[in-house]
Amino acid sequence: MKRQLKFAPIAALAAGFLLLAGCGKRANVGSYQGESNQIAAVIAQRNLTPDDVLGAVSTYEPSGQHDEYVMFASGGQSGQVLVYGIPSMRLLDQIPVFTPDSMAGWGYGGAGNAILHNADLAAGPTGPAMQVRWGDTHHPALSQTDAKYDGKYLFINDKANGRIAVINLHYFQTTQIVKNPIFYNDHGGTFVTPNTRYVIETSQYAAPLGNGYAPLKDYAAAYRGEMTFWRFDENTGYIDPKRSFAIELPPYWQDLAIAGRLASHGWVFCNSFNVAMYHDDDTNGKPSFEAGATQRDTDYLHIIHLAQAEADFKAGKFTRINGFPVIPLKAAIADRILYFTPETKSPHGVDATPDGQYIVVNGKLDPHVSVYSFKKILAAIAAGNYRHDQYGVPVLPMRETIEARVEAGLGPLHTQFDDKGYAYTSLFLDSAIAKWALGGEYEKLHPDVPAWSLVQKMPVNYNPGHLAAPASDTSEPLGHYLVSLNKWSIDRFDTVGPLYPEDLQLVDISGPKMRLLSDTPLGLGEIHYAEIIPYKMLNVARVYPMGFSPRTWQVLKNAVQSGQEKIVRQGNHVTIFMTAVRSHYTPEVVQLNQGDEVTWHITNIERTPNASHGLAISAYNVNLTLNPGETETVHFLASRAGVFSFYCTKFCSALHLEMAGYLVVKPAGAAAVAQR
Ligand code: CUK
Ligand code: CUA
Repeated sequence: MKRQLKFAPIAALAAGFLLLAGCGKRANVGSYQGESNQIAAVIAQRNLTPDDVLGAVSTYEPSGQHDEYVMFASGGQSGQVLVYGIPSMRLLDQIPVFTPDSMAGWGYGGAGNAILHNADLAAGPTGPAMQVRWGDTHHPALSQTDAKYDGKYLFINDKANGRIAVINLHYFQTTQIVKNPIFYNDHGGTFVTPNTRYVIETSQYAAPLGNGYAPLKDYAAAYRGEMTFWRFDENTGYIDPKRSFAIELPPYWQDLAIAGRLASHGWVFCNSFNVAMYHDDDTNGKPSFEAGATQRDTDYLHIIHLAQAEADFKAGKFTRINGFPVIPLKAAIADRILYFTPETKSPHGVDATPDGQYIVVNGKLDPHVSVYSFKKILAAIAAGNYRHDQYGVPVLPMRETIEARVEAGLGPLHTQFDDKGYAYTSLFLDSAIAKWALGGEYEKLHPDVPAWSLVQKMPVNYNPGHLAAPASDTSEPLGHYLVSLNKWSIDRFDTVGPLYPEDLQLVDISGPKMRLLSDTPLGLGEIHYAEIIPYKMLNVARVYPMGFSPRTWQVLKNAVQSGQEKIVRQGNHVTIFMTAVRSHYTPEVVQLNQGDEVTWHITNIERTPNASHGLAISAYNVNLTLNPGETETVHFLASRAGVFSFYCTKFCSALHLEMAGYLVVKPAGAAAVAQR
């Protein structure tokens, strides 16, 4: 075991620490003379190895010191986005997206309700409307300008319910959720094109397009996959569904996708599995999907010419399904929008090198990562030496499209890139990360290391899914750190019941060898993918402009201001105009009659950063969080009579407990409340 340390290394460590400390801006050698023995004692007492100490001092952020990077991570089944500081791996924020969140007051009466409602299932010919109040977030994508992060927006998909959300990174707030009109689930999303013109969302489990019914026996004829291109409008900050469209795909189960950049700008790549189109109605004892879907030797890498698809869409070459434009499969083939090339069966992630020249397919069941050359793909298309799949899609021969196969290890899932010409692939089955050298132009960056060769394998704990490295999904990756998003934690932390946390392991990739720095448990949800950006590339607001509404995303001219508070009754409709400021509401007493229709406006009129207030109303399921400048509006029916408190849920000042009021609802039949 590694936990054996003799005295000599401790002393050396402490001495080294002392020397190191001498270089720091916060201290000099002299200031550590007294502490070096103490440091050595702590190291000995806690049984730390030199690697442990190095990891600790590399990641520790002294009180008040900020992290260099932030990581936006999917929150998996939580339906949210998690924000971490790197290298400290401190959890900084949970941005509510698909799931109500009580700290942010999201989904309990305010703006979140309207945004969540917009993405519910609408009533239609196949069934009634359905509220959906959770999500399974997988792939966050930061907005890009010229294939580089611009720090403005973040997108995230909901695999379970086929939805896409837009988060504005000036306020770290979800502004929009769109429901895919033709599909119930997704997985290959979100990925953005190099100027965030489109946000890509791809279906996963084939089904009839348009959410209709077809029996499983009609699978090949009636079931389909699709890729949706949501048009993002940079001027408004919203997805414009009217300028969005989809492409019909064969009923293979499409998996991860990636937009080309630079060399492959205008193209999109997508993996698939179950090209066997295995399906069974469970009546004849056929094998499970896990056996049936993997019976072919190869699946197909989808190669999609987005630029041509967009031209077809603009030329009106589409049909409408549920009103949404869809380029039919036949048209996609005829207009040379869609090609396939074989990939070893059941791959998982597909990633593009920073220059867009190589498409890396991670084998999952194959110990190799397969590297396709975009140049070769174009040549194969031009050569026309292809056969067709059963739907007529051209299949480019693999020998013409592949550049290299790198034996990485067991269970390659996802690949990230650094700034030195190396790639990092997670090995789910090996519980390891493989570092390997890129070829082509990248060889210049590491002349002594052969192209397409394995450089190092480092164990992680355990079963990594995605990896995340700063700006890996752009033309200018930054290297420095890699986070391994591990699915299993087994023995890494104190057991906290049968549901185990994930383990996020931070790895230093700045040197020739990967070095493990820290472990961080996550018990809020399962992170799938994450993207990391230098904090200085963000432009984050500290307060809202006065009267800002997160519902309309505008400053409301009629937001309640100080001195204009009132309660107005018109018949049985009561409108409350309220302000909140340390440490009181105005007005503090609201008197209603049972059965009144209530519209409750409230503005936090603070200008001081951090001076947030809450508004919780007992028994009425209202819970708002009002940040400085924010205005919200809640509607409800005063259906329950009684005396209810409302109070501020944020300990905002010494007199926070006094920041409260009464909502008095007189029972129907009693004398009505006089107009105020
Ligand atoms: S997926 Cu989860 S580990 Cu949704 Cu990108 Cu691979
Ligand atoms: Cu406002 Cu407590």
